Amino acid sequence: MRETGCPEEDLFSFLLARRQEDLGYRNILSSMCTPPHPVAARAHAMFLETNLGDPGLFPGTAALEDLLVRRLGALMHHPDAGGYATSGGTESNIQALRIAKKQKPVKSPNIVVPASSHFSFTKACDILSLEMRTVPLDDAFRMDTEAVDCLVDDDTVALVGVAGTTEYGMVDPIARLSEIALDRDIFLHVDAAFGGMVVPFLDRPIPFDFRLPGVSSISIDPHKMGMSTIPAGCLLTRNPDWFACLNVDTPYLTVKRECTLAGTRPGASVAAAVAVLEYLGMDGMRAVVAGCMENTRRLIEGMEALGFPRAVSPDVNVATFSCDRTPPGWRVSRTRSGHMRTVCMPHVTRDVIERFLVDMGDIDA
Ligand code: 0PR
Repeated sequence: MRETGCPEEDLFSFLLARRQEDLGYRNILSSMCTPPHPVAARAHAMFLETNLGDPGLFPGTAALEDLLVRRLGALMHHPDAGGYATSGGTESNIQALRIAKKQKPVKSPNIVVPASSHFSFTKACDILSLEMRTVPLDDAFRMDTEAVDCLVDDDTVALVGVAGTTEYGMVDPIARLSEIALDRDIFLHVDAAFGGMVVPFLDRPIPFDFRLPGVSSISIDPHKMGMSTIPAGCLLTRNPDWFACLNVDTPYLTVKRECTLAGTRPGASVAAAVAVLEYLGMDGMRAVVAGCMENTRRLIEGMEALGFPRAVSPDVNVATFSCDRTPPGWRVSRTRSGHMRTVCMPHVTRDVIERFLVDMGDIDA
């Protein structure tokens, strides 16, 4: 640290210079985050110093966390789901697997995940000493459920399906996974970190949530399509009592036990997440999602007209292409199999898509 502090103006011109090195979302088609909705930013500022790690000091903020869980539970067709606000999909996935592992004490626990699962499962398996068994995908990049049965055994503590895969935007056949989970009495975790705030608002929603009786838990992230501030995730469980197995004693806090992974936890991004849900309502979210899906279709149509075929027709607003070039000034990403990957987030407006297509068309010119 400096021996003596620096003047505020100098400090902020230094910070501004660093901030200006950031890309801004204007030409970013590779991100599952988006600038927060204005009501999220306003709510975040109001709750800046709140700490959900000691909820007795912030009962109002804690009530907002309960409201978030109730709202997202209802969206997932289970208003009485258990849950808490996590830092995002990674923490939700780790915590879901902790619960699953504790529910089934076996000698060499394993989990069965689709090859498309997010890398947070690799971290979770490392932390929890779980063997990760990977199920191949079908031609449409969805988990091939035919292959699940021979990978599941007595030591399988959890089966995982993804609703809205990170790379291709596909929803796994969760209804089939639910049947397998019930048949074989296995905990089924659905990673809907991305798709959880998309699929319920589609014209034709694909079943993936607690309406399927085998689904045990769901990850859903307000800081992705929920347009909240970062960090805002949520882990939901069918039975609220399941969190008890994670409790540790916290004798000197205002609550005497806690089941969360983090200790100190932001209330600001939770208030922001609630703000967006309340402000937009179902109608508002349907409109946002309809716009993103329409832009996804337009991008696919435009890219195909330029001679770059889609890798697959996505279930959510992720579009992937056989195309190894990137127009200058744009950010796209690449999947593990080398497809160009784009995410049509709310900041990727029709106008952005049209500019991107013009620049794509100019590449060879
Ligand atoms: N599950 C799924 C299906 C995800 O897509 C992600 C993240 C996670 C879990 C983990 O969530 P957290 O990152 O909140 O812990 N998906 C994005 C990805 O890995 C995250 C992201 C967002 C990365 C914006 C880059 C970026 O610019 O691509």
